[in-house]
Amino acid sequence: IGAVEDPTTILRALIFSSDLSFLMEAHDGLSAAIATQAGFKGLWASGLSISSALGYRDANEASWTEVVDVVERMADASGLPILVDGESGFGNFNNARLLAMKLLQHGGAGVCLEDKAFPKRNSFVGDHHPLVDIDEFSGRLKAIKDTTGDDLLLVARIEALIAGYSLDEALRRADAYADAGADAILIHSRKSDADEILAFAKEWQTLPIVIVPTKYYRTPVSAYRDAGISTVIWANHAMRAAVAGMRAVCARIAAEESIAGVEPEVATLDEVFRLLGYDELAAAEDRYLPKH
Ligand code: SPV
Ligand code: MG
Repeated sequence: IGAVEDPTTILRALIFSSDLSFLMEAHDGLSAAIATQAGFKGLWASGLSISSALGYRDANEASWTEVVDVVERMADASGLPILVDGESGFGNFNNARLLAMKLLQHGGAGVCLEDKAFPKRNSFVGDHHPLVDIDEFSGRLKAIKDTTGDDLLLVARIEALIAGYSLDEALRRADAYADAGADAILIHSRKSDADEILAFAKEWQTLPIVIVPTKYYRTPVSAYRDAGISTVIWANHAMRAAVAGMRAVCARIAAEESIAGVEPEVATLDEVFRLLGYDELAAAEDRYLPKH
């Protein structure tokens, strides 16, 4: 808890810095606090991870207001700038600009909008990823810029390579989205190597480039530094770690009918209290509660 220094300015500095920056996925206040403690300077509010944590599929099942609520908890618990997965904007230009305004009001530092139709589905699920046409999507970007201006960073995400289109189509979209006012471009790929991402970065240097190497995870980050890429998003690993950790602990407690065995495997309660600032509450109680 404490005053947060203009998160958008910090996120902008990260994305425009000459060195490679990293955004860590978080999906609730707890994961946001843990990423902060690990030393990350910015967070990715992943639609996939937030959906999963809420028990939804990553197919626009979570409402935009539910996402805004989660982002607000993440902002409070971390104090870090958050780039929010704005999906495809939850509708047309009007829904997109409303989302952007509400994210700005509730602690978001930036929004990332992808050029797909509503409802979208996760880029790694199935092969059918219809894109919206360039003009329609550019209108969504312009509407956000006209609404939130420089107060909210705007990242335009290109799904052309995910949808099976050529590098040329991705480049055409990048030019259009830059003209529409995007601050940065996220180029996504589902390939297991980074070739098409690196080819894009070689051809296109108009704005900072953000990538999500979930599927091409073997590529060392030095390749991205060499290619002049701005920012890497580690997009879902806190959520997947939680799944693996919770599954193992639940299975063991069920099998052993005891919590004794897992005690050394789980975080101590003191760790949880430290993470979420219980010391600040104790100090405030000392200051504000009447003394008897
Ligand atoms: C997310 O984290 O929700 C993303 C990235 O949009 S991906 O899952 O790779 O599409
Ligand atoms: Mg997403």
